[in-house]
Amino acid sequence: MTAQPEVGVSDFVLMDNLTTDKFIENLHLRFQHNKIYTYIGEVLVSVNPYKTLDIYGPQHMAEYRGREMFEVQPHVYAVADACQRVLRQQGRDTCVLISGESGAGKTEASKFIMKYIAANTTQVQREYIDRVKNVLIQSNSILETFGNAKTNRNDNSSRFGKYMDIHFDYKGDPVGGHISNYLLEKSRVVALQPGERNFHSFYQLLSTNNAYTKKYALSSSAVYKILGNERATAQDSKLYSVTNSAFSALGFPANVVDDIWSIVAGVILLGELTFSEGDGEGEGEGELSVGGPLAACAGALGVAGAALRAALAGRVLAAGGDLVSKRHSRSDAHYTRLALAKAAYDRLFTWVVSQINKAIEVPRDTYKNTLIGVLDIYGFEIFDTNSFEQFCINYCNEKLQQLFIELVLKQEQEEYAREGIQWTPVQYFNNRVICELVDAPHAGIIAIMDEAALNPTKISDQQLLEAMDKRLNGHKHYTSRQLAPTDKKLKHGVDFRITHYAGDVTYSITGFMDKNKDSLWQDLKRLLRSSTNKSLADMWPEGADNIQKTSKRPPSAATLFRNSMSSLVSGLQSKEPFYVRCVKPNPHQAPNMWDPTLVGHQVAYLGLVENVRVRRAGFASRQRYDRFLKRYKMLSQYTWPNYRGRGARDAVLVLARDLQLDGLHYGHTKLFVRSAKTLHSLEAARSELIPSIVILLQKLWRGTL
Ligand code: AD9
Ligand code: MG
Repeated sequence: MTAQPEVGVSDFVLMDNLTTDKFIENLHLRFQHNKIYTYIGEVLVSVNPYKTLDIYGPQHMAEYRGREMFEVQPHVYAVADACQRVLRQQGRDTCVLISGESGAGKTEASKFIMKYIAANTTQVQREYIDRVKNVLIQSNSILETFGNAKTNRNDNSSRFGKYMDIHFDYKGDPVGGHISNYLLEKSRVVALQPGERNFHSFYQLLSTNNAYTKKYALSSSAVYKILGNERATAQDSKLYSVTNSAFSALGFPANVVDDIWSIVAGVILLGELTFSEGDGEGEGEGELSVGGPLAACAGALGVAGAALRAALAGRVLAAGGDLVSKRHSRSDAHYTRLALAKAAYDRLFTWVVSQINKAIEVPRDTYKNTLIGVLDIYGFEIFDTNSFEQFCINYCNEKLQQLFIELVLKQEQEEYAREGIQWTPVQYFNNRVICELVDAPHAGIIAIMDEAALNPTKISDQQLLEAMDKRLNGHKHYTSRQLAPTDKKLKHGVDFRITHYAGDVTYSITGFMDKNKDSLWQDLKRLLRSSTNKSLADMWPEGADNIQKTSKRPPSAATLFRNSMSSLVSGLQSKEPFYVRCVKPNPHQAPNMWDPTLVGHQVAYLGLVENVRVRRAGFASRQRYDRFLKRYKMLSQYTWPNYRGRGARDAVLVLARDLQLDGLHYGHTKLFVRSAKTLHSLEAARSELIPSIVILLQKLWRGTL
């Protein structure tokens, strides 16, 4: 490998007297030279270049194979390689936690990691492994089609959380995987911010003349309400084929693919339906008539037009053992239609993920109990108006930050204990208090929301906010307009604020009750269960329940989310974690542009400088004795070319004495170096010596010595 010139400092741990400004300066300097990766010890900081860099090809992969992280230039491949090495050599499960805000490069990083892992296989069973690799990578295309959308922050923004386990066999080759998806932003199906698009799938379907557009009379040039002002592009049409090839690579049967695209068409057409009062007698009593493409919509959803109309225009209730029908008002019907569109798309997404899982899962006994998990979850979001979705997303980021704090500290402490090293713990902000503000049983915001949802009388959003104010008054991380009337940032009566670890976020309580209850009339579930579209019917198992059966209320959306976060976190806790902290250089998705304020904000809330501090408060570096010796043995006559005594630990002791190094602590298996200066001087001496050693070796080879 050709040695590349160092730009700035490639590991922040080696920087003395580090300040936030110096941190940003170093990141910037490296960014200007296309060095987008920098380490904090084993944590990788990655800056989105917003341009294609020639650093991901097979020859680059080869450079990282089997190399220690500090031996080569920082790279996301080095993290992937380290993961795979821990897995192969120690038989331990590992995971990569990727964080950063929207557009910072999380999904791209997760794909590079998968690509590296997939490429790094042994030669045996080539064909089988190639299939697995292909399938793992293709599954991303499908996930992005159905779960990504263009937002004002990212043209290909993931609107769901993704955690993917990759399973390995005894030889350490990937054999299969499993994807968990979290909370799709389903409100996007029916409501778009200006300048944003709905999920890619809708535009892909409309981008070509295909069997579905023909069958359901859809046209690429028509304007559809749920798609906003956006039209399908040439790129969408290209991706439509990519999605379909991915379906076929994953073995989705043709009829299932038909079902999937028909549901997408059905959701677009639901958006076109209108309601008007019919010819009934008194006001409000008239039958609602449904306008728009009812027949096509019903056809796409595999139900009868009359049944769809009935389910949107009214509902049947079980009251005291009798069935009573109740007509919807126009606005109720409108609301019902949108709820149906959101629910159908949301179930479709989760169902597609479950089908991908069927294609990539391998029976438990065929893989060794080791895996690499890759977590790519929505970044922290602060919008002008923040709602229930941002509340959940930001809570998720709190949980992951908490995991980061606990694992980083825990790991350090455990390592010191294991190695018999004295250490004074470093204090830094523990965001547990914010997690508990949201999720504490009986006392947190989720518990208060659920109580309100269970109340037999209908509780309004405003009443929910009052209940929160009463219970959370005085909490250091919570306030609201009511509690702080003079606070200018809380402009509206519906505002409340959480002081997150990443900054203040003002939420609007409007819609919280509804979004948390997340209920859909039983009639609609029954309707979809009866669909001739077999896949759609399969997505609604509870539609088969008898209407008079008093079924328990399903858990609220926030509770489900909290539960899935807690099982995610406990799963991650048992694995050896690696971190990729992604940073967005500017808000314009532009290459070569650096916004110091934006970067500064991210560096602050990702706690990067604190991370360096914790890492250094203990020791600037720790290395296994044999590794240390291999790297620096040339610096002493007693260890070069070989140490005559026994054992790497002894050799390092001799080397350190000869070089008069101080600040070294000798653990059982590792050497701990207190100061970065010591490492600097060792590195400098090494670089100075290398050319003369090379000349020496060349002379030896040529026989001129
Ligand atoms: V979000 O929270 O899902 O909205 P991400 O996932 O953090 O966000 P993403 O990985 O989608 O961001 O990156 C955004 C865009 O930046 C990509 O579509 C690429 O165009 C660009 N990008 C990101 N990383 C790289 C890279 N390593 N090289 C080149 C990149 N371009
Ligand atoms: Mg993403």
